[in-house]
Amino acid sequence: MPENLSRQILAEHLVEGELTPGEPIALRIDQTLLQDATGTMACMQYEQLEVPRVKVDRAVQYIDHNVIQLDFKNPDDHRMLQAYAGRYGIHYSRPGNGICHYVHIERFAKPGGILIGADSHTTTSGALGMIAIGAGGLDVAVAMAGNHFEISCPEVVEVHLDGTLARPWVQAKDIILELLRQREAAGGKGKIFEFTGPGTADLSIPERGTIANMIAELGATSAVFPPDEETREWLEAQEREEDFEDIGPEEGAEYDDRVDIDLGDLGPLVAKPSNPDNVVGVEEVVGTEIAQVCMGSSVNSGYYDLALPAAVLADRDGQIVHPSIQATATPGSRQILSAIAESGVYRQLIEGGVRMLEPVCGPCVGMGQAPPSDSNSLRTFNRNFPGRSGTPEDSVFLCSPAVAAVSMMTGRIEDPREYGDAPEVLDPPRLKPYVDDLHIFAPPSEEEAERIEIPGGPNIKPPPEHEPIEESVSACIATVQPDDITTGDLVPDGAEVMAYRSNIPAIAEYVFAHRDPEFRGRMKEWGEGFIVGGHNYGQGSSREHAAIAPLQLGVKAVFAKSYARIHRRNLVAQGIPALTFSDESDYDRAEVGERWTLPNIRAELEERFEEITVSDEESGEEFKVTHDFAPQECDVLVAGGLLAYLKDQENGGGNGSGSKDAPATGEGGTPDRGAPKPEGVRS
Ligand code: MIC
Repeated sequence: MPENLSRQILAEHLVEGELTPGEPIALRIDQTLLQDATGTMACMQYEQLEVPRVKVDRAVQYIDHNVIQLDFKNPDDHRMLQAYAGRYGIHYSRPGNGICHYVHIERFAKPGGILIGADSHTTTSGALGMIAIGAGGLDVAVAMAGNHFEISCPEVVEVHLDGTLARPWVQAKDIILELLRQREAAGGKGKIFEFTGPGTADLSIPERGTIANMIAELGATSAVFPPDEETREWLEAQEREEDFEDIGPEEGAEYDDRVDIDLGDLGPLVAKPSNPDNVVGVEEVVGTEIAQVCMGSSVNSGYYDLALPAAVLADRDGQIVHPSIQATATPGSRQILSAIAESGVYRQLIEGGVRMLEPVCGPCVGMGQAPPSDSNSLRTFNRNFPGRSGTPEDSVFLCSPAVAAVSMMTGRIEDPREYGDAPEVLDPPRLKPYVDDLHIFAPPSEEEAERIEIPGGPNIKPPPEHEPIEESVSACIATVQPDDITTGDLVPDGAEVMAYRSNIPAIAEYVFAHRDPEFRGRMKEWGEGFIVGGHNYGQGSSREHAAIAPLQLGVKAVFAKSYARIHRRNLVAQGIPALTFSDESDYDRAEVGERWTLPNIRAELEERFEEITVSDEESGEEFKVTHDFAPQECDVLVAGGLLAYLKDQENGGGNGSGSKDAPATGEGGTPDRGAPKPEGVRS
């Protein structure tokens, strides 16, 4: 059977299992990516694996999220991460060098490879024809140590793009918003989207990056753009043409599903508050008053994404960003920043009144630039989950740079097609960007690396210890949540909370802070509890803190109607059973304070039962929940999490079953770096 490209790449990296959609497979990993907000926990867990040097071709640690540096917490994290990077053979991209996803497509992504990254938008690198997958920090750490990555084999959906975009007013952002409109937030779960057709060939690499990045909003595993001439030219411009691979889908390749989009039929689209799939045509929201326009994050921070708004400002003879609006622009990387500085785009933006931000994730994750109360914010970002901007009752609309450009002039959402003739956009200063890796520090030799001490800080605490699962687990329901709970609901975004990414006891104080402020009180009083959720539980980011912080509070299991892929896996990796209602109506039984018991959970997992028995202590009734754990995941849960499982294996666990005697992961593992120096410094 002629194969599509995604399956060829999977086959090339397959080390266990069969490529049958839904079946567990294990993949060899070529590259890994960490950013600072997920990297500290990942590195501390990596340390517990006791592998002296990473075993992937390329591991990169970026600093681009927690960069507000309000106090010592962020810089202590950066200092620790730089030391970890040197110590374990990881490349370190210093703060200011750019947003991980942009820098990765510039400098490292390779056609035909597999990348996993502790950030859901790792998918961006699919723009260069690789399979790039977002994962929790622990899974990335485990892959860095040379272990295979376990995943359920995805289906491959062909997205056939025909026609051309009516540029500059209709843009690549509208393609991904159209996919979100058609398929909705969980519509990509368990799927890789492979892009084909003449409309695909017409897209630049940053345009492909925008689409591949936001495929994460569909809950998808990955997006793959088969490499072509555009890819070759991009790699040449990045002075790494040798990374090009002439691969692609075989003639007549088969796919599990197909979507057809005629780009000529597309108009500008907008995602209304507060989910990226809440998509409408711009005409439906034209006239909506806005107080803010933010341009560029890990999507739409490319040269032309910023040059168009700059040109609109320059075109309007003396007109500036509307007085009722605050506008910001973020270039994706240092390369882009130097290009816009040299071409004059930067000048056009600042003269027009746009506030220029450094190349970091910034307002997209609530790091500054929160919108005013009771106002609308228009952003060219990838997510608009409730409260993510930093303003509790926020109202964030997502759009393309074209919509942002024309709207910032009037203070209302505008249809760019009404603008008239397209303004003249300044060309980049040269055919090739400045290429240097001066700010990506290569790790030192192994000998030197061994001498590197890992500095700590008062806010840096080791990950919590894990216990093997009990024969029977019983707890009260501590919260009942609706559909589409995001990881931001579990562990909020923003400078205040994200500063505690290296301190689980502290970040645990914020779990469900906005959704259910009483949750933490109940957990503290009871010592343990269950969470009940609806569909697509844990959508959004890859942050494993959304699993580790509940674990810290004593959460013993989660029951939901369905899960987002990464969060489900993070729960399992941290030893929390992510159980699914066999009969969705059992969700309605759940009431805070009621006790449920899983009388045989350990045996049911060990014996791979498809259903787990739950006893509702109030009514005395029993009902069943189910799960989709791979056999190894059952053992991981029995052992009390992936680290405990791996240690158990090392100690001769042999048959893959966890044992009650399995050592807790914390034992002899990551030291508490909270102690003041010099004790906090350890070699
Ligand atoms: C996001 O866009 O939500 C983040 C912040 O990049 C997260 C990672 C994190 O929470 O640190 C993601 O996408 O995984």
